Amino acid sequence: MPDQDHSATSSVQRVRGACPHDCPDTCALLTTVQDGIAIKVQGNPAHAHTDGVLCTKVSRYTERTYHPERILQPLKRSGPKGSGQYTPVGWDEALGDIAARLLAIAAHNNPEAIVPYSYAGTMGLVQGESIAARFFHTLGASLLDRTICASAGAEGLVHTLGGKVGMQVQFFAESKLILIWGSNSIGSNLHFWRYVQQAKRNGARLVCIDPRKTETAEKCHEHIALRPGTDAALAFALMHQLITHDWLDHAYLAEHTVGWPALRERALQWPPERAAEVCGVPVEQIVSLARDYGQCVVNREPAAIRLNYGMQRTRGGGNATRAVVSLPALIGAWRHRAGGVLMSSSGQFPVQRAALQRPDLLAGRRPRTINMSTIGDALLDATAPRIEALVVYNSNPVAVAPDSGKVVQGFAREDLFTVVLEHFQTDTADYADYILPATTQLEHWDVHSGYGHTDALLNRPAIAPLGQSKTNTQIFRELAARMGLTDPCLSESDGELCRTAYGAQVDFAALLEHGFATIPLPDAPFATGQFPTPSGKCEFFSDRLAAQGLDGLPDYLPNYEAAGTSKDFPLAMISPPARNFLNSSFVNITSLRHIEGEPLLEIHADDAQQRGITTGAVVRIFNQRGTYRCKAKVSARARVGVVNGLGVWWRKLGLDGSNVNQLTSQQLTDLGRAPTFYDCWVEVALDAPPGDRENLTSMGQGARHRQP
Ligand SMILES: Nc1nc2c(c(=O)[nH]1)N[C@H]1C(S)=C(S)[C@@H](COP(=O)(O)OP(=O)(O)OC[C@H]3O[C@@H](n4cnc5c(=O)[nH]c(N)nc54)[C@H](O)[C@@H]3O)O[C@H]1N2
Ligand SMILES: Nc1nc2c(c(=O)[nH]1)N[C@H]1C(S)=C(S)[C@@H](COP(=O)(O)OP(=O)(O)OC[C@H]3O[C@@H](n4cnc5c(=O)[nH]c(N)nc54)[C@H](O)[C@@H]3O)O[C@H]1N2
Ligand code: SF4
Ligand SMILES: [Mo]
Repeated sequence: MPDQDHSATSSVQRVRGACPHDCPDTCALLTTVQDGIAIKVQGNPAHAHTDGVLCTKVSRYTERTYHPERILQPLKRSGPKGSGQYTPVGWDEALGDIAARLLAIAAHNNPEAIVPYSYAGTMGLVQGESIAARFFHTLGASLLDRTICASAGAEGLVHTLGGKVGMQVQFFAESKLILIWGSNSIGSNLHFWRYVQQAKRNGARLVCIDPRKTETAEKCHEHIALRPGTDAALAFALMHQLITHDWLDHAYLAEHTVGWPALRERALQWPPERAAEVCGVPVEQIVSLARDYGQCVVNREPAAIRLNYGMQRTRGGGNATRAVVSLPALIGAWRHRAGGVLMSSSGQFPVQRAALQRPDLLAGRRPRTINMSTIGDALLDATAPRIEALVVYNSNPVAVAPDSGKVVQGFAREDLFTVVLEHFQTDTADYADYILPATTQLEHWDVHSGYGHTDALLNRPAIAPLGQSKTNTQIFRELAARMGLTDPCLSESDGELCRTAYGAQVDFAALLEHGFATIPLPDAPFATGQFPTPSGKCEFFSDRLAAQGLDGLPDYLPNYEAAGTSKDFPLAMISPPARNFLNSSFVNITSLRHIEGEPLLEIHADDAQQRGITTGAVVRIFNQRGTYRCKAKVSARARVGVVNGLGVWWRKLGLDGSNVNQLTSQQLTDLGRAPTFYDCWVEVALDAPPGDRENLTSMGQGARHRQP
C-alpha cells in the first residue's frame, strides 16, 4: 500500500474514507474527486450505520479542506505571544530549529520538561497516537493523561460493567423503552437517533433526562429536566421504586451481580421525594419513569438506556455513571439484545495500542504524568521540572480546556516553547512559536475505531496534501530523524501503521475492499453475565475501588458548585456542544457559523426577568474565576436556575476574545481525573440592552491580544 496515494487523474473517482471527528457515529465517507480535487463528501450507503447520510458539518467538508485560511506552510512567530503574527518559513528551518530547541531542553533540563498535548481532533489511530507516542516515549517526555472528555464515565463503566462495553447500537431500534440520558442525540449522535425513530414507530416510549430542553428532549414523550450533577440521585430513586414494587429480576441479580444487598440498602435511602428535592423535578415524573422501567421486567420487554458523556462532567460523574449503568441488571434488561445500556463501545475494538504506541520505548523510565484537564495550573506550576516545551496536535486547549484565564496565562509564558500542528490558526495556534501545517482526513491514510458502534473503518486519502502540509506522522518522523533518534519504529510508514492498528484481529483485506469491517460480537453480550469485570459479574460493589480506599458502592456526590448553594453565584451553568460545531472544530467555517449565529447564553424567563434581561441583550456572566460576555436568549430550553452557554466558540470570535471556559473550573471528577465543565456556578447581569451597538465592539474581530 503506498503511503500517499495521490493519483490525480482526469476521471472522477469515489474514494472510501472515515469521518475523523470525535463523534460517536464514526461515519463511512465517500469522497468524489475530480481532477485531483475533492468536490463532494457524502456518506457511504454501503455502511449500515452511516446509511449514506452525514451531518451538516461533514457534508461541508470541502469548505473546510479548501478553506482560504488553511495553514499550508510552516509559520514562525514574529510578534508577541498571542498576537497571532507569523512569518512563513521553510520546513527545513522550522524542523531544524524545533529539533535543536527540544534537544537543548532535554539535555540541559530534563526530557520531562517536554509535554505532548493532544486529543481527538482526529480519532484516527495512526494520525493520533502512533509515531507521536513513539517519539515522546523515546525522548522520555512527560506522559499526558487524556481526561478531557470521557474518563469519569469510562472509569464508572470499568468498575461496574468491566470496560467500555454495552449494547450494540442497532438493537435500540427494537427497544420498547429508551432513556436518552445526558445526551442530545439529534445534535451529537445523529445516526443513533435513526434507530430511536424506528423504535418510536414500533411503539417505544422515549424519555430524555437532561437539564436542557434540547431538540432531542422535545421529540421524546417525556423530558426530565433535572439539575446538573443530580443523575445519581435520580438513579437511586428509580432503584428504590423497583425494589419497593418488586419490579426486579431476582434470578439475574442472584447469578450475575455482586453487592446487591449493599446496593439495595443504599437505594432504599432514596425515596422519590428525596430525589425530587435534589434533582429539582416533580416527584410524579420519577415515580412514573420507575413504573415504565419496572413494567419492562413484568412484561418481559426490552428497556434500553443511551447514556452519554454529558452527564459525567460534574464532580460525581463517575459515581453517577456507576449508578445508572447498574440499573439494567436490576430488571435483567441485559437478557434482551435490545435491552441494557450503551455509553461507549470503544472497549470492544481489538486495537493494538502497545504495538502502535510502544510504551516499551520508555525503557524503564517513569516520566511524570500531566493531566490535560488541568493544563492551566500545570503550565503555571514552578515546581521542577517546569514545563519548558509543549507540542500540541489534534487539540485546541486554549479554547477547550477549563479555566481559560489560567490556560491563556500559561500559554503566554515567554519562556515556554510551543509547537502546534494544525489546519487553522486556532486560539491555541496564536500562542505557538511554530505552527506546522497538518493534512486533513481527505489527505492521509488512517484506521478508525469508534465509540458509538462497533465497526472498524479505513480512511484512504482522496487528494494529495494541500500546499506544504504533512501528516502528523510524517512531521514526527522527520523531527525524530533530525533529533538523531534512530529506532527503526520511528520511521514506519502510514501503510505499515494502518496494518499494525488491529494486527491480525481485523481482516485488513476487508478494510481495503469495503472501507469498514464489523467486529464480531454476541447480540446480547451480558444475557448470561460474562461481564469483563474481575468477578465476571456486574459489580454494584467494586473491590477494586474499595482497595483504593474509595466507596465500593456508587453514591450521590453533590456538585462542587451546586445550583442554589452560593449567594454570590446563584445560577448553575452548563456548556454543551453546538450542533453545527464539533467542540471547537468548524467554528471558523463561515456557513456553519452562520447557522449557529453567535455565542449565546440561554436563560429561563424567570431568571431573566429578575435581572432585567431580554433576548438580544448583552450579559455579563461571572464567577470567582472571571467574566465572559455574550448575548442572552430568553428560552424555554433553559430550566429555572440553570443557564446554558452553548458550544465551544473560538475565543477570538467572541466578545472580548473569550468563551465559556473563562468560567469553568479545574476541579476534577470523583473518578477518572476528568474536568467538571458542567459543575459551574455563575451570576448573570445585564451589560447592555438589545441593540446597544457600543457594547458590541470586537464581535468577530478577534480581541486576540487580550490577556486575562
Ligand atoms: N454536533 C456535535 N456533535 C458532537 C460534539 C459536538 O461538539 N457537536 N461533540 C462530540 C464529543 S467530543 C462528545 S464527548 C460527544 C458528547 O456526546 P453527548 O455526551 O451525547 O453529549 P451532548 O450531546 O453534548 O449531550 C450532553 C447533554 O447533556 C446535558 N447535560 C449537561 N449536564 C448534565 C447533567 O448533569 N446530567 C444530565 N443528565 N445531562 C446533562 C446537556 O444539556 C446536553 O444536552 O458528542 C460528540 N458529538
Ligand atoms: N465548556 C466546555 N468545554 C469543553 C466541552 C464542553 O462540552 N464544554 N467539551 C469537552 C470535550 S467533550 C472534548 S472531547 C474537548 C475537545 O477538545 P479537542 O480535542 O481539542 O477538540 P477540538 O476543539 O475539536 O480541536 C481539535 C483540533 O484538532 C485539529 N485537527 C483535526 N484533525 C487534525 C489532524 O489530523 N492533525 C492535526 N495536527 N490537527 C488536527 C482541528 O483543526 C482542531 O483545531 O473539549 C472539551 N471542552
Ligand atoms: S461528525 Fe459524526 S455524524 Fe458527522 S459525519 Fe462525522 S461521524 Fe458522522
Ligand atoms: Mo468529547
